[in-house]
Amino acid sequence: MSARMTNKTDKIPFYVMTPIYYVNARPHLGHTYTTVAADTLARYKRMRGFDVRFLTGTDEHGQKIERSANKAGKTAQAFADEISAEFRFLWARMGLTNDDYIRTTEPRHKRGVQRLFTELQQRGYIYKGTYTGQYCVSDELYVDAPEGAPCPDCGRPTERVSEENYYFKLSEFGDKLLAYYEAHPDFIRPESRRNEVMAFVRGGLKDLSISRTSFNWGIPVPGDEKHVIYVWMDALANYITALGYGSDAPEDQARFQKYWPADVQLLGKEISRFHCVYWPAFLMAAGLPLPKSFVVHGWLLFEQSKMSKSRGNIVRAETILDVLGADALRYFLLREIVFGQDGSFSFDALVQRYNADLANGYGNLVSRTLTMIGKYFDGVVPESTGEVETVTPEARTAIVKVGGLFDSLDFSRALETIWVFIAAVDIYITASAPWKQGAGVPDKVQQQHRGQVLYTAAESIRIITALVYPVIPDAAAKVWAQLGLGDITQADLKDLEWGGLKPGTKLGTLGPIFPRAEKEAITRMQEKEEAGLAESTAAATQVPSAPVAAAPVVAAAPAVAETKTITIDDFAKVELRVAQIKVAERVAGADRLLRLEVDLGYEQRQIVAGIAEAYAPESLIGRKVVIVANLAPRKLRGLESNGMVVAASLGEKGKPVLAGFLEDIEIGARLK
Ligand code: ME8
Repeated sequence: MSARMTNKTDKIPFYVMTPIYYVNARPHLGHTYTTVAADTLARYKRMRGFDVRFLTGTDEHGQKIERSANKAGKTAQAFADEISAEFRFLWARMGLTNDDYIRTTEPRHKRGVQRLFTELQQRGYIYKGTYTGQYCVSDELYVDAPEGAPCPDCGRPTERVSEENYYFKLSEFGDKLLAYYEAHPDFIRPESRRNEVMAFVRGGLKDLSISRTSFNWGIPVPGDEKHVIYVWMDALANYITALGYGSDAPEDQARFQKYWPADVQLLGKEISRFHCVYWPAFLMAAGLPLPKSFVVHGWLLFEQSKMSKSRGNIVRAETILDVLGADALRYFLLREIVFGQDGSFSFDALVQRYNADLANGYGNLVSRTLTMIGKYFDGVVPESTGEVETVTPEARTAIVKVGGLFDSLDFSRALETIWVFIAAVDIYITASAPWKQGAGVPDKVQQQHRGQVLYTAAESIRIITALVYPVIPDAAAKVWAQLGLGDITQADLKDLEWGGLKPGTKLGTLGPIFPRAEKEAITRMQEKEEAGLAESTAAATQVPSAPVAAAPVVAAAPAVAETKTITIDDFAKVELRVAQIKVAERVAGADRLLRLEVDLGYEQRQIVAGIAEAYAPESLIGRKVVIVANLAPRKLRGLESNGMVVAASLGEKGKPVLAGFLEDIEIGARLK
């Protein structure tokens, strides 16, 4: 048993997950939306003392992925490896706190899916038959429609298939499902989705084909390997295989027992039928408990329609991370869109919210309060002479209300409530004008007044910061440290109460939290997005573009001898890291340049390096090199280069020789 499990035995388990995303294309904001919501809930539950397990991952089998891989000229596995890594890198870059990341091509998953299939077979829920009808490859869905008809779900053309298949007796579960929905009104939320699902089931359920024979990119049916298991059965099982279902190892069984049934399964509305009908039916048939709830959210719209790769109207999280940071994106997604309903994304709205709520709202409250404590109290939290009736009750209300709203995943109202409190504190500070010296008021009385105002403001900030921590964790961590409270990840935020901030606390180092965004931020994001889109349209499987490393760093000895010395702090500014070359190719029209894609472990990036005359591109694949990772991006021959490869420079011509290590070294390692 792991240390984590031993330490947490007294805590209540809480299991939350996102859908696992298809690897037919790189992640976009729609995927980020669900994953950020799950991360926020996971953080909130951890803060409340739960033993949280948060799962996400990628759905890698099926005809759709096989075709995308063929189109890209890659094997399905290589293709899935690349795109899955993109999702994983993005979540790591955003600091998401998933405890596990499942890929359906992993052996642990295959084992579990085959166990589930066998279980259903042994229990008499599977039989062999022939399916002749239409199939929608895009939705991986058997469609009840005449030949030539489009898919009733997505409108794309369907294909005629006639195959010997294994069938699951879904028709036996209609009444059982309806009885279950009736008895558990919170099983599917919101109610509108519950009603849709119930109407679908009332319309009658037909047996479901659960294997395919016309291609083989999938998990074979145990004992009949020419069949692969239907991709949705394969994918849905991830929620249990990730816990260890199908394994006989005691630690896997213990994990499964501990976290299953899941507490919250998050998903977008287009896949509610698979999750709320097929998945519970499979579980019922296998004799397993059903998840406690499905929370179905709406769509993120961009330019009036659902953001999706096939429509080509996507925005990438990376664009926003580069310009405004992860917290701005998280805040926007959860504040602007009522969870459950559709909502629109636009760069204008993003920047407007950022400036109004984060820069001018929360950020400004923190900076004005802490600056005044610096000025009037030498950076030490003052004593208060008592509670303030326009602020303290507001704080207590916010603590109670916000908790309930997070629990019901009503993120937008939770944030709205916190911002009402921020506004009340702002009004209080302005009305109390601690910066004014009242005529004839003795200094001591004046200081007492200031003390009360600034204590009240600082304590409010402490509470606000603890409340917003699940949504904007990076900013909250900074503010917590500025308040002199240390590392927020170590703080106990379970029972917030007014008065927790101790007078006499020395503030930490102050600094900006959310600098105001200029209008130009919008153009920058739009330009980045256009550049990114052009690239991904050309090759959906390319890793994200990153800057280029320019010509190699020259380590010529005489030059070093003549250089003035630098301090260790100067050197520390240079972020040297080990990276592995994944892609290397010549740059058309530039004899010296190679375009590289390198893996840093936590991200992939593009570097343009002047080493083409010394190294054949194919000789570099897999090689570990040292790069300057924090060099400002620059363009070389129209390609963005994000970093620089370090090399010695030999002879008059400066022939580059790449720096490397004799030992095998982990990628991402920093040189210092
Ligand atoms: O359906 N708005 O994968 P997928 C909101 N592999 N959410 C969005 C969105 C948008 N515009 N676009 C995507 C699959 N999402 C299957 C799931 S689970 C066993 C298998 C989010 O890559 C949302 O959560 O098409 C949606 O349900 C999911 O991504 C679909 O991702």
